[in-house]
Amino acid sequence: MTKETVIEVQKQFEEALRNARDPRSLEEVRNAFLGRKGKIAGLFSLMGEIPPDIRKSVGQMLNELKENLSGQLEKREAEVGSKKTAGEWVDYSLPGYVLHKGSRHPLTRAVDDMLSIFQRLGFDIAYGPEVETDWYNFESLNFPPDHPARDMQDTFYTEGGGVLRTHTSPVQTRYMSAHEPPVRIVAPGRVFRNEAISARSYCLFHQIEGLYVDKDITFSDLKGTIELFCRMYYGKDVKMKFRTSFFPFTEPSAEVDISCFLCGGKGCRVCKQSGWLEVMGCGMVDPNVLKAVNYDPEKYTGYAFGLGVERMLMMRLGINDIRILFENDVEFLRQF
Ligand code: 2NL
Repeated sequence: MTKETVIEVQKQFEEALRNARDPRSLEEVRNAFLGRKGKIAGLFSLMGEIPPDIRKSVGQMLNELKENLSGQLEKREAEVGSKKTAGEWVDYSLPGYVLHKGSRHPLTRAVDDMLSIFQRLGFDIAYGPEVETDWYNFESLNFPPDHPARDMQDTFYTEGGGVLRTHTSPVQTRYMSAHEPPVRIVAPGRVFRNEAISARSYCLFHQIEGLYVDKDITFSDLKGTIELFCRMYYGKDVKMKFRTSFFPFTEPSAEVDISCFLCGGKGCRVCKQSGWLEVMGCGMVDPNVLKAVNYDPEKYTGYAFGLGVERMLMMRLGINDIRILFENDVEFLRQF
């Protein structure tokens, strides 16, 4: 290796540098000369063959060459751009952006899941208006004129004399007014109650009600259907009990408790140590309701049931504040 070698390399380098007009070819020049397997590294690897007496000065010469080339390269990079500044260069080793896919709201999912179970059991889905008349919301359902639910304290009224429906039962009395038996429907939807907002109650919630009217429908049909629904929604090992209750629109009436699906009945925070959860109300359609829609109660009987979607979902998720289902807090919603 002589001084001529160094000058020759420097010439080659300067020629290549002049021809490099974009960041990519500049990077190629850098690799060819200053890279790990480049020309400079090649010269350094010959140092072992240099006689000891001139090794130091040759080393110095090579170091100066390297400095010189780096300096020129940096200047040229400032002119044409480097891989760091050029848009066409992408660092594929950087972590990617996290893209959040949208998802259904947990309440929408709960309603969809429950509806598909009822569809498999033979129910049609019926919808109705959220602003109702007094007749469909109360009168047709056998509420006496002085029933407390009719109070302004408990129910929202519109200025035009409408009622924000307090349950989805009026969807079913509407349906019966328009169809002859047999009728087998579920009515999902939003319902409204004028209550103080708290962890347990909100002014708006979701209900699914079911109705089956035909000849010879009995309480056994009701029990069988509810039992199937609960097994399909909560799992096949769930235990159930019916407790007598009262509703204006059913006689007899019952409330349904299931064994707590979280602890299996041992007692936990979801079932408040009782081992049981109250999931819905039900009963045989009151003859007065059948009469109100011009069905002959001597000819037809029916069963009906109603469940609160938020309540069932809160138990399932182990949440103790209903408001989180209405706040649309993305940190909460992203979990689903
Ligand atoms: C509850 C109780 C219930 C019904 C709703 C109903 C509808 C018609 C006729 C008779 Cl058209 N009954 N619906 C029956 C029993 C109970 O809901 O606690 N829901 C959250």
